[in-house]
Amino acid sequence: MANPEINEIVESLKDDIQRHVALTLGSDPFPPRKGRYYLGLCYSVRDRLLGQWIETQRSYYDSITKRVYYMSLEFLPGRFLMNYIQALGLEEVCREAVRDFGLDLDELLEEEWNPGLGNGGLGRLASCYMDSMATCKIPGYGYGILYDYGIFYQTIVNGYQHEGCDNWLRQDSPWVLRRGHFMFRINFYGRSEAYEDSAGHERFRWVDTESVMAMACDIMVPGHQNGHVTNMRLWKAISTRDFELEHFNRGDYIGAVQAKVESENISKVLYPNDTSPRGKELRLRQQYFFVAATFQDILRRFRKNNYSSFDCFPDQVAVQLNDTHPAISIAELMRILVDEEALTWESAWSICQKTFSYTNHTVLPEALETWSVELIGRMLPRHLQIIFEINHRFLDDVGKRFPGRVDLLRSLSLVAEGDGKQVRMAHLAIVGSHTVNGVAELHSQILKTRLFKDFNALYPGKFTNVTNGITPRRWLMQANPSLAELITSVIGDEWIHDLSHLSELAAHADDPEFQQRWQEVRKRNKKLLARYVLRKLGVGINPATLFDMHIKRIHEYKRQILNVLHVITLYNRIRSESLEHHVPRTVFFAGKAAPGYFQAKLIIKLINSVAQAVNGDSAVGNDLRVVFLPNYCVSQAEKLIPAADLSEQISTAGMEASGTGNMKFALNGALTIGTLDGANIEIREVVGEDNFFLFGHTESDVHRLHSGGYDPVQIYESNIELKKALDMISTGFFSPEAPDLFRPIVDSLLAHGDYYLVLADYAKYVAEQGNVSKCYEDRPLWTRMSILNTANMGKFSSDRSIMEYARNIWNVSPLA
Ligand code: Z2T
Repeated sequence: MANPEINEIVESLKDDIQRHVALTLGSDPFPPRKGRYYLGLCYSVRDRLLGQWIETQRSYYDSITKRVYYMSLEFLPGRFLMNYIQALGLEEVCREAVRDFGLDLDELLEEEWNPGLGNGGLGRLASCYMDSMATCKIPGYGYGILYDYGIFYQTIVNGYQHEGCDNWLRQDSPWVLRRGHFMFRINFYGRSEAYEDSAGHERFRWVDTESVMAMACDIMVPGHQNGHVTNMRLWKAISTRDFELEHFNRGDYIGAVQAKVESENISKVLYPNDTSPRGKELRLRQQYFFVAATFQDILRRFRKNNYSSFDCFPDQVAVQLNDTHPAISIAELMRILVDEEALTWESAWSICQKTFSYTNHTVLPEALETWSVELIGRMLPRHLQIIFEINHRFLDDVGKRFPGRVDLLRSLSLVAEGDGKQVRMAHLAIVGSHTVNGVAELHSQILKTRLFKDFNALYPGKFTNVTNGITPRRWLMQANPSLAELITSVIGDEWIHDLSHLSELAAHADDPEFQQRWQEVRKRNKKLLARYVLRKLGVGINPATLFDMHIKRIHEYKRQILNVLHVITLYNRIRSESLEHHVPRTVFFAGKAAPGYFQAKLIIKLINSVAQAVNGDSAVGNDLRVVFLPNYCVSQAEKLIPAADLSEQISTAGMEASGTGNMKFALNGALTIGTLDGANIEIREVVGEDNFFLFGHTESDVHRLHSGGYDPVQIYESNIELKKALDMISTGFFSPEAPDLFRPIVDSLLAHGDYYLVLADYAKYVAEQGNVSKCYEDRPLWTRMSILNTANMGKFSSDRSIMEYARNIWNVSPLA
């Protein structure tokens, strides 16, 4: 590097790295070793952000501004190191510094473990939103739980998913700042006791509780080169000292330690179910632990500003509930205001409704959270009382407005009757919030017209939409440096903080020279991925083939099975030589199945069995390859997405609330084959229908078919290729050692009604895949389509989403 100033920066970074290796880690800096120098670099980068972080947090206090609390049980931030380096604008400096030690920055980055504190889209969305809050300077915080074990580590053994522990904190993370002195007491169990206060009013207090402490652990989330660093506060459970007294007095030392250890289990592990919650006691304990700790922190900050009255609480605090997982917040804030602060019910309730807003992420009925009255009553007795009181007043009000409508009362009630009463958390979240939003236009429409139709009639204007977004910093600048550089060389780098600038690329879509550079970048990314696959799986793939990717959680509604049926159909056509001109494809799958989800796990086994048959068949050769990449995670997505030609977004219409992977692919120039579902609809709208491969029944078709008359068996009987593919699966072609192995999959399609309408969409899907192949052969056409996808994705920046939340829901503005 010629610039002497940069030289100085490199030299001082090098000094810092070696100082940290020696004085923070206590290691010999010579000879430079990768693992140690990686950590030395982490601490040196961290040092350079801490000042900005402290400064940002101080500026909130000084300006007494309204702050947003983004409450989420899940976050999937991905690796931090490169994110921090780029936020500081230090990439070249870091490359140079570690190169001088004989090390390679890209290799050091691979040393970092992924914090897997989430299941999928919901957790990743929370992290994109943190990035955008920091970059847009929206004052606020992320709040969550510091799980010791994140989402399980997936390996594939004999084609089956195996789950391993993800002990991501085994080696202390340099990014997690533990605030050992900063703890709140959290209560559970016990009972609610009535008493009379000095004015003679009946009040309640929660007594005879058990407790655990919540310790604050902080992670920095920097904005992009703007000096703003947002805080993400994750709580860790630490035992109280109560047990000691209790047990030690009885001389029971081991008993005391055991009780302490058990109480710390609260933050031990993330529940690995994405869309189907399980009514497990520990999970409710996690939710309340998180909520109670966060509200003590919120109130601590509120009190610090010496407000005379709680009436201004909603002018200081906006709380966003990321799905219903933190919805017990509503009862908790009521308990604090009524029991501890002695507000009247009416004023407390009005404060609540002005404070909370709730984002719904799914309409799948099995995914709507409920907790048994028995469990809440036992663990959180006072909260159950409060929920009953909220429900009582709410139903009273409904009864007055709609006399005689018992049906309405039953459908709106926070408590579902039946054997074992259940509290419906979504209903609690709706009545306790001022705004409820869905995550894409179609999804928000379904909330208003189907799922929460009666609520929408009751509260006109409460329901709204905020279409999801993704951060262009991670999903273009960081994940796809070659494409980012090409884009910047043509339109400048404004797109990094204002993604709408990408539209300037459209003018170059047909320019042969630009097209060629575009293709070169894509080819380079595909080669890099091929090398990764060879290294990880020992499977050779050809970068000249069409890279077709289906990567997301494994779930029946996402229809990986539809993709598999297409693969088998191609396979049969190749074998029977009935393909006139075949476009060689590599079909990638990746994703985790919930450990208790039998069908999803069987689908993984089927994909691997089909892969084995296809890849091992010499008649197929290069024309078709199937790859299942184990342990899908943020870092793997960053490697896969920039290399994709085709993005599979093929959920049953109406079932994928939004999808965000769909956005990441299109932003990186992949074309989408997809249904009219979730955000696909809006992506197609902006990229243009000519640049999107559409197929399948619409949401209203699905609704109609579900109302009766759908006959999958008839479709099976009348489609020769489909019948052949299904028969191969059900008769053991892919599992000769166990011919019945995949029967449950075929049964779900033929015997049990094909709820996800796989057969209904098969013919159109296969036909549209033919269209994909045809377009792929026309290089200039495909390249033009690819460029136009990237060029038109400006809308899907999470900066746009965050600014909509800020303006329309939180009523906060960016700091100056
Ligand atoms: C999740 O990732 C999503 C919804 C959930 O409903 C739970 C989880 Cl863990 C309770 C996903 C949606 O399936 C997806 O369509 C959406 O894009 C994403 O949330 C973010 O909104």
